Amino acid sequence: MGFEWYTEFVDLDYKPQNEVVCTFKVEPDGISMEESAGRVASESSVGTWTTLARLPDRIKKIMARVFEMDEDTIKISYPLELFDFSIPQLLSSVAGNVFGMRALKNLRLEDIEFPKEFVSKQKGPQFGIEGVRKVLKIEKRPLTATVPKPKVGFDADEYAEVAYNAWSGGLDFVKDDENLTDQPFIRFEDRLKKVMKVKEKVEGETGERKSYLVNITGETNKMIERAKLVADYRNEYVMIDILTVGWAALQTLREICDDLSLAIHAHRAMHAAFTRNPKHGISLKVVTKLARLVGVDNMHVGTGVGKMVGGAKEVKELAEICTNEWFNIKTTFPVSSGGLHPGLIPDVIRLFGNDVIVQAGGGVHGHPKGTYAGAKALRQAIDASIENTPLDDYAEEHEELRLAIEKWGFVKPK
Ligand code: CAP
Ligand code: MG
Repeated sequence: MGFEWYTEFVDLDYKPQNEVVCTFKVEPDGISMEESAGRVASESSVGTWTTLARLPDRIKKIMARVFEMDEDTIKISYPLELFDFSIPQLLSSVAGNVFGMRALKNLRLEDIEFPKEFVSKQKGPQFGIEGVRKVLKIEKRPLTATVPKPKVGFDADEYAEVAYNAWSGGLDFVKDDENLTDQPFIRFEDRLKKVMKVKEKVEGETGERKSYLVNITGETNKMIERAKLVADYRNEYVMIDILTVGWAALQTLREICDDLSLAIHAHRAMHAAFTRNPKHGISLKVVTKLARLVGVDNMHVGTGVGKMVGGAKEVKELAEICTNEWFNIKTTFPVSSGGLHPGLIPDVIRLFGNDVIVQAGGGVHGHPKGTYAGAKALRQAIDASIENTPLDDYAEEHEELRLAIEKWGFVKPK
């Protein structure tokens, strides 16, 4: 129409240089693909619905351009001058208004590719896989974690006892659940103090390093206060629900954790609100890339076999986003969690190899003989998997594993 200029944002001969490139899946609502693509590029960079009375000359230089387009996918390049290099502002641009445009039935941001200049301005992980292995003194094997279950409900003494049994049974991390922070029956500092006490006890008894993924999620200033407390108690990690706290808070805590030498365990609770629909929203690929750029040391990526959505192909791709070479950015430890139990560990190790943190909550604390035996069974399943021994054979000599397989077999829970 006479008052629109969307198609000026489409130039299929354009060759991006040193720009941010976004891949979108687009489903137009009654308009052409070119009109739709132009709308996305315009609304996510400099334009609006109508031509304007005044346009500074620099618009030509900074406007986004659709440079690739097929029947359902477009690629848009964004000059770096559009960004302040913070994650919130990046998303306000490329993942902001565009999802609400009436002219599109669906829109999904599938991927963001960053030029070196953007990546080099990000902190990335403080420790990375290598650094985490050094802290825990575990050179090669997969790391193990457990979330005490029920998610919330124990008091601090009961929780510390569960932690003691899990660590004594051979697990490396005890992790708070995503909604366990500071409840009337289990105050944050009381839990931290008591868990750190048993951590020290178990390290003395086993000679192994253990760590506590303590959930500091909350309002930003409260998270800073909790992170300082965690450092005072000389723990190595904090855990943050990165999507419910938001990218700005995560970037702030990444700075704080740098000063406090604290590693960050990233939980992605709430992601499925916008990642799950294959036609509309933002992919986990984008979420995982951003988490590594900001600088989380551990990141949940799924299991491919457990209770959460996400097939083996997607999970493997997310793990590779965590571990691939990426300019100056350290690696992030992929975390496989969600409905896991000993019977599924061989599948997980086949999918991830050794650079994975295997988390089982119900799959440890639901063991017929309780947490200590459940921890031993999980370690036994890991040990069997890395030496390629079938679980049933390994279980003949390992009672805890045999009982776990007797209860859960090889079921893939939903
Ligand atoms: C797993 C878990 C984790 C999920 C999160 C839970 O417990 O603690 O939050 O793994 O999903 O609350 O469900 P179980 P994802 O081991 O008992 O299943 O890792 O896909 O982000
Ligand atoms: Mg959980």
